[in-house]
Formats: sequence, C-alpha cells, structure tokens
Amino acid sequence: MDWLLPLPKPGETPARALTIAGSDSGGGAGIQADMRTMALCGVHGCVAVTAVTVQNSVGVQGVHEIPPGIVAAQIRSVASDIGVQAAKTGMLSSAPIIEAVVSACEELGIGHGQSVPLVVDPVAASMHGDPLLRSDALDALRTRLIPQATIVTPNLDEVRLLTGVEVTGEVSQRDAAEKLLEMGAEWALIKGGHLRSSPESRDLLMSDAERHELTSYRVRTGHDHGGGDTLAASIASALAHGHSVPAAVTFGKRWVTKCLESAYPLGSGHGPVSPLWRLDPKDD
Ligand code: PXL
Repeated sequence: MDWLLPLPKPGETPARALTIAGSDSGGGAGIQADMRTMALCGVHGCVAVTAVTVQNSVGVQGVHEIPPGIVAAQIRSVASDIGVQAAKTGMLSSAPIIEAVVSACEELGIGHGQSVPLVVDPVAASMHGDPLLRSDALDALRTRLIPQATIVTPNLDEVRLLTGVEVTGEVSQRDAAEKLLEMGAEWALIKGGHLRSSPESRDLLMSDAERHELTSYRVRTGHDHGGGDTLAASIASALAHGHSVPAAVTFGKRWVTKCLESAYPLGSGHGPVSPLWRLDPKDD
C-alpha cells in the first residue's frame, strides 16, 4: 500500500512527535493508543503524561492528576533534547494543566503559526461518559488551548460543549468549524455525525482560507475505544513526517478507518480500535 507513512531504516533516527495526554490502564486509548499509532506510522513517540486513569473496558474508576509543573517539565525536557516535529494533546484534566501545557508550548514554538504543529484533541469524557476534564476547565480549553491549535479535532459531543452547536447537517457542521476558527484554531476538523444512517462518514476540514470535505466508508463496530486518539495521533504523525494539514487529515481518516476495521473485543465492555494490521507484511 503506497499511502502508508514510511518506517525508519534500522539505526536511523525517525521523525519525532510528542503526545501530551493521559494514561489508560486498559491500554485502548490515551498515551497507549498514541504511542502504538506513532510507532506504526514510523514516528518515535515521546510522552508528557497529564493524568493516570484507573480504567478497564467498562469504564473509568479513578483519575490521578500529574502536577502541572511536572507536565510542563516533561514537554521542555523532550523538546529541548530530542526535538519534535509535531505534538498532540489529549486528556488534560484541569485548567492548571492546560495553562502549563500552553505556556510550555508557546515558549518552545509549538502550535498555531509556529514551527512545530500542534493537534488538539479536546478530550472531555470517555466513551462511557466518565469525565476526563473538570467542568471548570472548559473555559481554559476555549480561551487558552484552542487558540494554540494548528488543528482541533473534536467529536460531536466536544463540539457541543465548546461551541454550543449541535451538528445535525452540513450547515451546522460549517457553523461549528467557524466558531472554532473564531476561537483561534488554525484548522478545525468536524466529523459528520449527522449521517449515521448513511454508509459514508463526511467530515469537514476548514481554515480561514480553505474548505475540504473528506468522505470515508463508515465502519460499524461496537469496539471503537481510542478512535479519536488514534485519528489525532495519526494526523500528528503525518505532520511530523512533513505533510500539510489537509494531507495529514486525509491520511488520518484512512488510517483510523483501517483501525476501526481491525477493532477487537476486550473484557466485558468496549474493545479498542487497533493499528496492528500495519504489521502484516502483505501491507508493505
Ligand atoms: O478516548 C479519549 C481518551 C483519552 N485519554 C484517555 C482516555 C480516553 C478515553 O477513555 O481514557 C486517558
């Protein structure tokens, strides 16, 4: 398959990307999904852990936040020595952690209009509805993190929380994208959840100057834990390889569609999307 991102040759330093996100003890989402995705997209993944979740296939039983200063120190340590060509945020949990992440990113040239692109996946809740962001942190997400985003990739619940727009069709999809651009994001990707009965999923990618519609085949599976993380991490991986935002999103959509097709059951609840199909030699 010629659309895959190249894996590094043995001994060669790969492109690097940083995930700033929470740990999922069940291994399906969060930094675990990000690291799997990055590795299989030929990228060395670095990590700034924001929170440790106690989690399995049926839900989140606990959250332990990492002190904001330690989150920022992880970002500074990695960026100043290893260097990254892209970064991504996932679960940030609290306003002080958001503040610390934004300050470190500003200082290191990561984000909107800077040399290192930042993918913001504005994680608010798990698929079971367990909160992964404190309700008093929404404002910090809107006013501090979204303006720092090269691209923001909310799901439809997060779109509603951030913009108040209920996406039901093409007009509201564009309305939501415009609101996120007004908040200061460089690009907004809005998923086409209104067409749930259709065999296709139509997403809208928009900046102030460009508009792209991305259509992909809709995979029906009960096991889609980590799907949003996997999409954002694959976009960050393509950006780390030097691709443009529209090319990276086109890649990410194909990647996550393949991962949804390979999702597997786990425990007694929801299983994760899986990138392990990439290990099949037939796909080289
Ligand atoms: O899929 C969003 C997400 C992100 N980060 C962590 C999570 C989840 C969902 O459960 O647990 C740590």
